Amino acid sequence: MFQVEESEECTMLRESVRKFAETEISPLAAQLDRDEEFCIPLTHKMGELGLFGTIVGTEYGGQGLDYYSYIICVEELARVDSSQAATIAAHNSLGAGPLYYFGSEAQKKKYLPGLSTGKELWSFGLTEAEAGSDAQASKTTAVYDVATAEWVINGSKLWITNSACELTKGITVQAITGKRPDGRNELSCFLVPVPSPGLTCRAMKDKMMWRASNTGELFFSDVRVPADAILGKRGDGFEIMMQTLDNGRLSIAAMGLGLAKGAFLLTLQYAKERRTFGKPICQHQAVSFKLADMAMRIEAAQELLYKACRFKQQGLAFQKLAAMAKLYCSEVAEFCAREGQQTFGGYGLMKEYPIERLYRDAALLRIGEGTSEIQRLVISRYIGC
Ligand code: COS
Repeated sequence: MFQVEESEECTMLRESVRKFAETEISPLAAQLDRDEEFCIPLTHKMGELGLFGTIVGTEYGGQGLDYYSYIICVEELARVDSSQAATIAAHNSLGAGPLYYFGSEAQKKKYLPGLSTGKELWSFGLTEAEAGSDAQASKTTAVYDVATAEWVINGSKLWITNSACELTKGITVQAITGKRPDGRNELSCFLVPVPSPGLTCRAMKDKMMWRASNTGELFFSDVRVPADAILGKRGDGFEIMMQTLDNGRLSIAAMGLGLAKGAFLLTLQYAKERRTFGKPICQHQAVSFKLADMAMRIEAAQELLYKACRFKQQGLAFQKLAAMAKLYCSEVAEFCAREGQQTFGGYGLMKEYPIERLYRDAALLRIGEGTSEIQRLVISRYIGC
């Protein structure tokens, strides 16, 4: 089902992550979701499998995989459980990614080896209470203290994945560092270690979805970092954040594709076993047509996502395709989870059945890392509107 043309190495990687997800994650997923628990032993095991630092070069302790290989890891995890996939996607794309792509040699040597083990997490501090879709509207500031040669950060961040658990090692924080000649805020990125004096990281609870992933709310009160904690150049912050999100969209798309496949497979299996009116429900057109629509959309989503990955790998402009893949895979995931739940009927409303969790987890995909509306805005800019 959903065959792909890929190298033997990629198929082996896919199969090993699938086996891990089915044997190690699947038995725990419902309980972790119910308890809203971020599972450290499971995170360590994902580290042992090499799922952290996937795209980081081997010279910094990473796996040195290409983007497609990383994407299929996320997809295979999400087929079983979005929470664990989210930990991996956020860490690789948003945490280690910008450090690897924009960090100085010293920053990379300092942080990346630990971040490739599964024992340390790095997070991406962009969103604020009043700066979500409008990511330039950050209010967090960083003021340079000439006397101590330090930046002093004040402000807050919200909904930051991997930022408030025992494994959090640091956060890349976007802050205002001055005014640009055109009157807009100058934004810069800082590498802020956790713990730091003046920094409070609070886990956000009572989430509807991704309940076993860690989400944090951060408060900065005169947090001091040295001058060399700046990522890239002063004033490059927004561009770094935007380029990071271009990459991140591919991993959210992979989460959508994986979830859609997971929902489809659960539904197909159930529809073959469940009988009504004297036959398995998959033999009723009302159900078989749902499965046909799911399968068709999954094939289309897969092609779009893998094309975007190929473009990125070949150094071609992939940003429009990444936004399209993020948008489309999210919509396909939600469609498959909803049609799956509908097929399960009353059982689909019970936590005993994984389709219920997949239905809730799908909702994040059209909101996180740029809403579906933002993806449409990005796409419409690229197509010349
Ligand atoms: N790559 C590199 N640079 C980019 C870029 C990208 N993808 N997108 C924008 N930029 C640059 C622009 O070139 C521009 O540079 P100059 O100031 O030098 O001209 C600058 O960033 C501002 O661009 P623009 O004016 O287009 O920004 P907007 O404020 O209009 O915002 C959107 C653009 C809406 C696309 C952006 O705010 C966005 O992506 N919002 C969603 C944020 C998001 O996903 N949040 C969720 C995070 S959860 S981890």
